Amino acid sequence: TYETVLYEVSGGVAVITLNRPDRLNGFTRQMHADLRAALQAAADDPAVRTVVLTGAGRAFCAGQDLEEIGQGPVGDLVRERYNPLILAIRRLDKPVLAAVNGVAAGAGMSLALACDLRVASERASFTTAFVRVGLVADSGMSFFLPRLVGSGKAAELLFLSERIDAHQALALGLVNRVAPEGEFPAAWREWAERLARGPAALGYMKQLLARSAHATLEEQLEHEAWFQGLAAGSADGQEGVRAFVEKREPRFRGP
Ligand code: T3D
Repeated sequence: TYETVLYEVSGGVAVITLNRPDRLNGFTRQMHADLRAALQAAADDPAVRTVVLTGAGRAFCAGQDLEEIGQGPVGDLVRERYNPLILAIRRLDKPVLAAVNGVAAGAGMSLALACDLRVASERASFTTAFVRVGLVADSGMSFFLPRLVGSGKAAELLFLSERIDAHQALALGLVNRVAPEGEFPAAWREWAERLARGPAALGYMKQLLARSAHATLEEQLEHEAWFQGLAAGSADGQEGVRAFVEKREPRFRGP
């Protein structure tokens, strides 16, 4: 058990809930430690095939808790707390889905962007927030935002920091799916459970997509050949092909 996050595993899905609702789930030193530990637990547990990040109460995450700031150089705080968190999500060999239940601001929005997929409640909203408090984007936002929405829109969202709602976020490609408040838990759980039943190839696919950010076409074709070799040679790859030939549903066991 953790002080500031809830951790629950069922049906192959680990749900990590940021749990400082009275502070809009803002990041403190403790919440960083708890979230990192929960992500590590999900990475280490072979029964976990997909991870969901969500927030308790009306917010997803309001970013850095601005009342806990100024305890040392901010550059170091970003290096020591936020950067390893973002890398832990990207290096996790399982799909990570953000279930964005409410407002996501600053590094809280960055956290959602670092996930593989985003399902938003109609109640969700997004604001980059950084310039409003005189800061630059961090926690990977300057990396992921232009890749998701294009450089022009990213500059607008970062420079003007307007708050956009879930439908605007969907139109921009910032989220994958929007569900009405009442259907939201079922919507993200349905996707999470589908991913949890998926093959080991999902982990390879994640690594493949990450490589495409920097690769030439020639390099990326080689990455595809490499990971395809791994996927085809895996038990799940063999089961997938066998199930197709036998005209039945595959039973994937994951990595
Ligand atoms: O410097 C470093 O540490 C480097 C790292 C930086 C990473 C970052 O994330 S920087 C960006 C930090 N986040 C923000 O600037 C967001 C600040 N919050 C907001 O813009 C708004 O609160 C929201 C857009 C998130 C929500 O707006 P709204 O109108 O729904 O709620 P509210 O009334 O503004 O907030 C409710 C309460 O939460 C309020 O307190 P009160 O008045 O009830 O006592 C508000 O002050 C508090 N709150 C919201 N966000 C934060 C916060 N308190 C501390 N830190 C917060 N980030």
